[in-house]
Amino acid sequence: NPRHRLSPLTCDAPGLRQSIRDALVRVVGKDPDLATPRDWLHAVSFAIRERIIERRVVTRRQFAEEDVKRVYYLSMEYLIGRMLEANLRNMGIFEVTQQALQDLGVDFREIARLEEDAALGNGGLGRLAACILESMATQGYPGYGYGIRYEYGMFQQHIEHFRQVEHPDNWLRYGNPWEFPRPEKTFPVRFYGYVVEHHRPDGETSCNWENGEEVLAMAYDYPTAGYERRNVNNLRLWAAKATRDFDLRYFNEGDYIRAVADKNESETISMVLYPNDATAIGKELRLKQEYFFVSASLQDIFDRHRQLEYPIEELADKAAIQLNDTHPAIAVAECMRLLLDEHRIPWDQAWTITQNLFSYTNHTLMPEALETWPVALMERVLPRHMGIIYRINHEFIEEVRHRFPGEHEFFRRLSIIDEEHGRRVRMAHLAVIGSHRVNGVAALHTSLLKQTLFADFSRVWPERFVNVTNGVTPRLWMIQANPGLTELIDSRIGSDWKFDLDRLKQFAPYASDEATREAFRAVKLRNKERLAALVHKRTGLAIRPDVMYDVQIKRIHEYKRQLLKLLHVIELYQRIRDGEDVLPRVVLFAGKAAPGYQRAKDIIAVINEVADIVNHDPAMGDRLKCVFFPNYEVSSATIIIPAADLSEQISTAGFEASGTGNMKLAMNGALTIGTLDGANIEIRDAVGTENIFIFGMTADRVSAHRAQGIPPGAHLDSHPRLRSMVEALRDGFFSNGGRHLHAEIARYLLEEDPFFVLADYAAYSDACAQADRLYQDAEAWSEAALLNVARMSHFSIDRTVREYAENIWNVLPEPVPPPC
Ligand code: 26Y
Repeated sequence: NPRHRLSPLTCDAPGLRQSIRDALVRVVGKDPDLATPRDWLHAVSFAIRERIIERRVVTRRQFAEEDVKRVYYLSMEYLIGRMLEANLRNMGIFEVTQQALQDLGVDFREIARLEEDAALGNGGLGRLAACILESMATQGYPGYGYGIRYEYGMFQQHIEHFRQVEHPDNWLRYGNPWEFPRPEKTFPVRFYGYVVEHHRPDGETSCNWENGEEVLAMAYDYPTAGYERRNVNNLRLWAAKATRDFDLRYFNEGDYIRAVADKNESETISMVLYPNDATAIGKELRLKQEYFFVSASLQDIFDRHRQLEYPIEELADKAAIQLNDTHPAIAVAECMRLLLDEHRIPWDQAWTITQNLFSYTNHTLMPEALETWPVALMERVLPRHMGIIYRINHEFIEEVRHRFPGEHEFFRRLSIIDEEHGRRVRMAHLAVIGSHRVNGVAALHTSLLKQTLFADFSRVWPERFVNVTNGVTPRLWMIQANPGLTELIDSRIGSDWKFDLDRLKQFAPYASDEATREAFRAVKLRNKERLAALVHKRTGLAIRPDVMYDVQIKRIHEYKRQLLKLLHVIELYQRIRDGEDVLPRVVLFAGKAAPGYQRAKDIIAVINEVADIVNHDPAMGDRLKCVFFPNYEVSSATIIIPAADLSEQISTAGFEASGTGNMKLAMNGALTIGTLDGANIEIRDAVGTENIFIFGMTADRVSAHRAQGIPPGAHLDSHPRLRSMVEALRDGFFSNGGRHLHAEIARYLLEEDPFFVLADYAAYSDACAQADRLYQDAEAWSEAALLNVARMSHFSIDRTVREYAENIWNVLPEPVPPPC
């Protein structure tokens, strides 16, 4: 329609300059003479978003015309980070925008760092969701993300008196230029109330869920640009709003003030991200958050299906829904509710559609992270869903009763309802039963899933369980984070590898080229200088750029074993004090502890107190620095990772589902020191055993060791150095006000040590020594590092997404032609 033709937006420097200036005045509303750096940040963001949304319109239109099958990714978490630079790069206008800003007298770096990270996630699972969205756009898959627009994201971590202190993350304080509010896309979501049954003439019962409370879910859209101006997909985040008639009751009673004040209560649903990543907390508000975004998303998906005039019976032919862990698993029951109660589809047909529609990704084996909800709570908050879950369970148990007669113990274990812990709904069971595919996130993890958590289910449906090893986006984690390395690779093999990471293999021969190795070391050094400057700014600590950078960056958790690395710091400290000659290094820790996870918070405090002693002891003579980098987030990861030499991936084998930081570090030329856990195993297979330091008990050995019941303290008998290290800790040598805390950590290691830090210490220390030896041979180290870079192509998220598309979703890419 010619009346709807857009005025053309140019992507050259003069056109961008004009757009930015226009946006500053017309959108931000500022006189350029008075504009602050943040005003410029908003102006440039508005100028860029115009160009992105234009591509979004084209992409959406093409999907509608081509009758594509769509993928819906349901995730409680998206750990996106800053959007400006990522959007500029993916839109292919990074350099030219910098130029335009320079022409306006604005420094890109200065304004870019003012942007808040979008930290709508805890860690690996949330970051994976963000990488998957970016890859779906880059590869042209019709992918839609759905989640929650938390008012407050992951808390900001401050370190005060060595301890973690949480501060609220008010990331929307200055407004957010990247979001498009869609007040017209608003769906009601019901809680509580009761179910009224109707017996229909056709023998089916249909139900009405009546009364209760309604909250509105309002959409906010975040367009996600594929690399090099390819497709633009949409991330739709829901915010809770009070219903328009929230006030009716009180209004009628004449209590106007109370009516308006109560509005806040329903809006708390999308207020804050739960900062736990390993312990299910079982709070009613969390269940409401889960159902809130699931219900809104499914209503939206059903609506789109109807608007495209597809028959409801064909839902699973036109859509695939991926559950990112069990957090959205209530979607299985909600989908059944919509099909049964709204569309009057018979149970069996509704169930077939639902199973074909859903698939579920598991991210953990740890029992405390598995979500189960008390039946009584579910019954009260979601009475209709509880009824549907009972029926799903009944039909399922009937089926297995038929196939495995008499195995009562087996049925009890398979049931969605756990009858032993006060009757609870096992969300993982609901997700498995309601999906046609269930995947783990690394080969070892999937095989352990089949042997342990889902052993019974895999007897029932062996073909349902598949592996899809995680990946990361090279656009953010190589090209953006490490421009120096990118330039070096481009100069050797051209730039095709950016879309097809397999082409990075062509870089491998350059590992034996002296000039390339030297150039690589120069890049590393610059990256270390960049990190050292940031460390100085954040902590006041000065670190040398010319030593080994040894990093452990991830959530703080017992199973990830930050204490293992800390013991090694203590060992190096004692060795230097004993007059030994040790390789100079900087050990850097970063990561947040869940606010209610006392042990993890104690670990942070002990790291900081040890660091304080180490860093101020003149006997160290600059040979050892220990840094706790505060408030680890996506934007700091992009600075830390490219500077790392050694990547600590030292979880107790069998506990880390995959890891993705391990991939980011290796593709930036850090060598991994790690256990045979998660994706480390596949990384070893890819980079070669000689280019990685593997140590410690395997998952099998860990189980056997646990069965032996050796007291952890016994490991000190054969290791006098380890004894003196743990005793120094116990006796408060490193304590600075936290003496009892150090004693407690020592006691914990000696008496409990549930993750076998002491059992693995000797092997770990040997592996560290091996790494030190190789590092002293700069040429050999650089060769190994370059081989890591060249051989990590398997861990591109593009490969991961293709596996989901081909083996699980059955969807095809629909690339939109590039703009002329
Ligand atoms: C139920 C609630 C407490 C909960 C919330 C968040 C439970 C778990 C999580 C997050 C888990 C998570 O981030 N898992 C990580 O997923 C990554 C992506 O698959 C893996 O690489 C990583 O090993 C795993 O710990």
